[in-house]
Amino acid sequence: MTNHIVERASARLNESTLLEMFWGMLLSRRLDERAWALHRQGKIHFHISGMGHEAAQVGTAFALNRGVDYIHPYYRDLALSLAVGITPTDFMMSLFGRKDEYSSGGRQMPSHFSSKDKHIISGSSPVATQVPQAAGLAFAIQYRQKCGLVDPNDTSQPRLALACLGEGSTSQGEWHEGMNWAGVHKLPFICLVQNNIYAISVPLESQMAVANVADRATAYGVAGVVVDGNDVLAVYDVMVQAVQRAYSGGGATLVEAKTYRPVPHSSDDDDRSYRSREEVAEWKKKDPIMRFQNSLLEDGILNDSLLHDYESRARAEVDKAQADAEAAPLPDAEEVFGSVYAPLEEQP
Ligand SMILES: Cc1ncc(C[n+]2csc(CCOP(=O)(O)OP(=O)(O)O)c2C)c(N)n1
Ligand SMILES: [Mg+2]
Repeated sequence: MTNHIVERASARLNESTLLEMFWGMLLSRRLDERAWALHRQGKIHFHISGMGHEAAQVGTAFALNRGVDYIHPYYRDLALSLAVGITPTDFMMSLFGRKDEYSSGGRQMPSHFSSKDKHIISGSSPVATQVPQAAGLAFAIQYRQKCGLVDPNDTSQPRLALACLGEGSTSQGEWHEGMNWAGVHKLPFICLVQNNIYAISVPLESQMAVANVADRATAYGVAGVVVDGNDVLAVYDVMVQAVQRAYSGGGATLVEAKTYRPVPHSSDDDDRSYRSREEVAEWKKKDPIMRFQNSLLEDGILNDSLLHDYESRARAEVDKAQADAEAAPLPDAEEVFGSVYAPLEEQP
């Protein structure tokens, strides 16, 4: 019998990339914490958090051709969006609903990340609607390549579409339709399900009768993978394979990253009504940032002084983003009648 030793793609990441990944996770967490504080201070009206999901998102982002491949995030994707180029100030401008807010001039809800330049597609609030849209984008990518309009190896062109959502949202019809379409057409598509075992107050076992979302992949004829979503490098490894599959014409992948949200669903939720404090405390021991931090410290890639620098830098960036957003003007009252996605004259 031959033993095939498959090298992990993450083993080839150099120290500066590993630190960049860590920085992305840390900055996202510190911004997120500030958003909660701003809400509790009555300065912003709503926050929905990506805490606990940072490894799943950063591991994914670093496997993509960032800013070129299309991504269709969901509301928890702060770390993913930052890794693709949304700035802390962009995010703060959304929280404060400012006139020059990057995604919609302050009309869209916060955490509806979008950027035409960075190929982040604007989502609507009904969950899972992004899945058939992203599969449609993947179809367009494939079609343009088949017609010879673009070279499939041209790295300046989008070569795949990624859609993200939570496990509860896979109960929606749109998810099944998008996955089926991706399977039938062998699309360059990746679906990342961030499974945090709750859909607001509804636990996983009330949503599905199988152990893993990824078990359904076979039914659509796509590859399915379950990964520890609190391990950034494990996520990166499975995403590198999914990306290669998409780029090489091998079809779609359903990646299920098992994780947890250690905070309430949103600023308007009280999670004490549906889960115990002991359960939350247990999961916090698996915090993806602590985990990565400890492993980088152990490997001598990170040290206490560098960590201190990162913390100071994160604090300074968050402070500046908040100050810039607070100083920025609000939209004029009549702008409430404007469009969310594009000015009327730009719409087809
Ligand atoms: C079609 C639709 N139904 C209900 C809602 C209200 N809602 C918003 S988020 C959410 C929970 C989604 O849970 P999950 O997919 O597991 O994602 P998570 O928030 O846990 O990351 C619900 C029910 C919605 N936005 N859209
Ligand atoms: Mg969930």
